[in-house]
Amino acid sequence: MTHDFFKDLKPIQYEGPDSNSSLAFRHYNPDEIILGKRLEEHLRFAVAYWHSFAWEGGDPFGGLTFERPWHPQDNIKNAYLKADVAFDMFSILGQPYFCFHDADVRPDQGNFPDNLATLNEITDYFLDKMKNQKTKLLWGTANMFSHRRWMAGASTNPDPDIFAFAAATVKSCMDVTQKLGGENYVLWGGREGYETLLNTDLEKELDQMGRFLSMVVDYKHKIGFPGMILVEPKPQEPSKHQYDFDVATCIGFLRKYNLENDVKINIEQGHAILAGHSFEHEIALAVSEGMLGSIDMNRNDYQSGWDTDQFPNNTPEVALAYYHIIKGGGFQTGGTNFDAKLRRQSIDAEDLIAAHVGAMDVFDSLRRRRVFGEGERFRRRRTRTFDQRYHGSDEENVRYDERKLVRGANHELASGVCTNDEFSFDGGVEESGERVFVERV
Ligand SMILES: [Mn+2]
Repeated sequence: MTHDFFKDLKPIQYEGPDSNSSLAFRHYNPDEIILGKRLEEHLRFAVAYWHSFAWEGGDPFGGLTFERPWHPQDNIKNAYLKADVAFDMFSILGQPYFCFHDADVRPDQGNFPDNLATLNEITDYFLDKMKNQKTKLLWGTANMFSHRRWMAGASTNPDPDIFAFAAATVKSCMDVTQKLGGENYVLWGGREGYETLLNTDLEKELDQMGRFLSMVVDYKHKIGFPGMILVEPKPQEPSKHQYDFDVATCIGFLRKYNLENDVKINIEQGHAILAGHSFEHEIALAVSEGMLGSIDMNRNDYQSGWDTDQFPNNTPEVALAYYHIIKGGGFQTGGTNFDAKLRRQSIDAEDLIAAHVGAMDVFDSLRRRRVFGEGERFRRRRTRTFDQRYHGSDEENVRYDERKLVRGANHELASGVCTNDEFSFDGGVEESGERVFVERV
């Protein structure tokens, strides 16, 4: 330990399901082999620097509650102290990854050159620490929503100077992500959206966003960044309407601007809930389109309607999320980031550890083979009839399938269930050996 913030807390150990300690793993054993792989390698847990160390406990009704020794966060000395405590926590938890924004790790000095200098300085300090412990960088990102300069967006801002500032900011964050060996770079469209269409040219702003993301991809190739570029959907908050609404919207956007081969998606459970989806819907859709990158495993309260960023504690939801991730081949460069914050009354240092330990323990769900075994059998059974009849892809199979389709259709007609119109794709009715009224064009 480099600081006494966590006092004499020892690294968290796996003690098994009978343990009564909130500072021990009861279910998460990183070395356990499940489906042929160590649990740690399946799950790839990451701690989020911002909620754990930069967030001060404020909400829309009140400010700081945590009173950490690295407050106020407006000078480089406290940024070093914060880094010491963060890496102490990483060694206590033993999780393999962390994630950060530029604004989490350096003080904000209000101008680009000074912010860049302190970002480079503090990430050099990270690099030294990472040589001595196993924690790696899952992804880096830029905070382009907190400072007042971003009030009207970053890449979609109507002021070209802000667009340029955003481009320089992302470049600097990609540079430090690469320096630290980051495995992904994430863009969450904080204020890329609008409050009212009466003052917003939606088409133009989407083109600006597409142009910006193309520049990000070009820069990735220019510097040879081996990681994946990810965008993160969210339907609203802070904007009334965010352009990256959900997974389907992001896929459409990426395809429109020819970015789908270079950019994948980071899916957050809380954002899925805000969009009116379940987490597993968003994951399954991304998997089916080959677009899953990584996940933020933090949930919302279903009654509040806010993005409450709570640690996961719902085993069935987590089990279903992982069912689709594993079925899709598991994470490649992605992982499980806890973009989750304590409740603002949880002011003890130990609470930070206990919250992460509890969240990691929810992944007991991976052990639930019923989800992987019976779930898959149910799914296959439901589509079996269709798969058996209409499996054909060559011309012969298609013709064979059509005859079956026609027989089926005639049967329905005979029973009076369907009308000719409903089955007549091209309006043609033909009498031959068999009645055929579906013709291939
Ligand atoms: Mn969130």
